Amino acid sequence: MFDKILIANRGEIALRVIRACREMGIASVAVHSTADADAMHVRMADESVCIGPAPSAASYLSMPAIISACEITGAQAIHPGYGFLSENAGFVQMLEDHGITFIGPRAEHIRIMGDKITAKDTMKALGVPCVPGSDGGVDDVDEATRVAAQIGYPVIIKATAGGGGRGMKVATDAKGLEVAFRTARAEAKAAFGNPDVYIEKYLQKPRHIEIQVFGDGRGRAVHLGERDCSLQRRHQKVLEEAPGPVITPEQRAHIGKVCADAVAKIGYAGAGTIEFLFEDGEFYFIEMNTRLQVEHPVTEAIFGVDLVRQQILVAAGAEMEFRQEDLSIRGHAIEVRINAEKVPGFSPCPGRITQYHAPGGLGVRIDSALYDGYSIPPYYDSLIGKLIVHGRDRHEALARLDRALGELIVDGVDTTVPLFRALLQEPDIHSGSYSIHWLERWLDQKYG
Ligand code: MV4
Repeated sequence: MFDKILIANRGEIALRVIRACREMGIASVAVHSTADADAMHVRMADESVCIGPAPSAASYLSMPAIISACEITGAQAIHPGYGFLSENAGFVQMLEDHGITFIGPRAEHIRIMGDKITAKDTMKALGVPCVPGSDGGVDDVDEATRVAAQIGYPVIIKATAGGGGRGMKVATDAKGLEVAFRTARAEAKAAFGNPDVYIEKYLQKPRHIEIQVFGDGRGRAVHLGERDCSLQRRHQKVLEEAPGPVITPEQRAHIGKVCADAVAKIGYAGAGTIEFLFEDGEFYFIEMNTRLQVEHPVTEAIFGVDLVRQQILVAAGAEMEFRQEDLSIRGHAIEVRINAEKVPGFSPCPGRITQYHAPGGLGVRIDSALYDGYSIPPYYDSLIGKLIVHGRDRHEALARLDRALGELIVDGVDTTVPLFRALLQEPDIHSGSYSIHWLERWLDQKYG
């Protein structure tokens, strides 16, 4: 096992990893920018190293600075958290050259899943159900038109270098397709330096269901069910829950096994998330994320497992602590993302926290790096905390969420807390009847 791990991240996820390290008797090293000298992750870690100025490009994304910090402190492994360098295959390769262990999958798997056409080809070959569409990329308008005529309109054109909603265009007929195809290619080339695009049938009212998988890197893998992350705004998740309110145990067992078998076959190591659109009882693969996700705590709550601990074990060459037959679901969990943003415009709202009080009690978890008097810097993501509630069933989880939100105090900046109080007044939220478009429509209606 490692003696010391460096956490190449900040905020709540850095705390999450430091906590797992401490429970495992592993020393932790925080890295920080000059803007984060007073941040909670620096205080909570055993050691810290300043790695550069405020802009991420010069600090949290600086590979030489982070590798130097590793060498100075003698850390043997790096946990990347999410975002920043977590899905950078070049970084993983560079660590290998320096004899530092990356706590995550191999560079090869990050690279495959980072290119969406290769990811889809790979998953299709592994037996994972995909959205009907082009076989690989589409090079010209004629080919695009042929594929679209075959699968039927509406279709969506996606950039292979995109993902997470960047570089997509919908076309409802052949005329619109020509414009959509040319704009998608031009935008992909400008944004990602890669013009390659592919086509899929456009699903009109799907849910976003993602399957948590975990591999040992030696051909064994498990799944930990699904999360429903359909409540999004501009491709930013707002609320996530597990299990999915409309997924049956049979559907879960089936798609879960397909996903676990697929990642086992490629020898995938560590935590991964396979994203699907779910419509009319069918799953359609869209993307795979090769990192620990923001919303992993809802899965941890219902399965009673520590995913970060498993990541560290597997990276150190040990076995994960469970097999598929050891894993079962208890109750229901919901996470809300508390962002320093002003609703309804969602403009970032950095500034000083004048008062902070975290809720507690049965079934309540707060992952946050906030403290009284902390100043949220303007340079980074606006996520300042996650409230995760766990109940015996969905009804209890929703009541607990309302209760916990009532106890939470974050003063000094605007946050998304009032949004969640308002959402809890909505019958569709209580019945679980929402697709990926529900939240934006609701915001339009309410605040228009
Ligand atoms: C789609 C789709 C409909 N049909 N693909 C957006 C993010 C990226 N991961 C995939 N996305 C979509 N792909 C087909 N074939 C609709 C979306 C989409 C979406 C997906 C998940 C969650 C929220 C979304 C909001 C708008 C569009």
